Amino acid sequence: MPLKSASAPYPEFWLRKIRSMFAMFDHDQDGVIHREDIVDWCVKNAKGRLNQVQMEVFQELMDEAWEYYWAGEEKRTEVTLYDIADSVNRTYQAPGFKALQDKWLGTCFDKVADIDGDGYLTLEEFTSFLGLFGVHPLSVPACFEALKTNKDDLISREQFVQKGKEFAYITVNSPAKMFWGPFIA
Ligand SMILES: [Ca+2]
Ligand SMILES: [Ca+2]
Repeated sequence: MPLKSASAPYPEFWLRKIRSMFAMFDHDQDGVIHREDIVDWCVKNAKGRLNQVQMEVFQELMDEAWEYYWAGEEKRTEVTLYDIADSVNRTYQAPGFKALQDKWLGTCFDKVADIDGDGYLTLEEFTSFLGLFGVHPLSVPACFEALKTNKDDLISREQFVQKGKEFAYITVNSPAKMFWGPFIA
């Protein structure tokens, strides 16, 4: 990234990644995502999985993700695949974006994903984290394998934040495609 001039198509592999993420939230598969498909669905799904403090942070993170990416400057109420592709592409070119992404992913890691607070994710912690978004536990080991880069069978905070960013900006096939669960597009 940046990927695209006004007339050129998005790189195919990159668009498939975005499509893979889009499919996670398009629960009724009609090609459109609404706020409730992401914010309400995930928050409801997180109940009983997160404690009260984590829930409050998670709600804020989901609200922020909706406002910034999905609704975006256009304040969309319905989002198609191409809307979110444009939004991710645009935000990656915006000044200050990297810092914002570091903060969002870092908060995800510190306050939600890293349950025991040791600075690393085990397979179990990563399974719980992706479970918040509806990813089935059986899908997670392959993702975990792809994302962990050190030999100790853990995902460090640095790796987590880095792979989360790479999911959105690397245009070719890379392990980061597994950040949000199985690559299905
Ligand atoms: Ca839908
Ligand atoms: Ca941990």
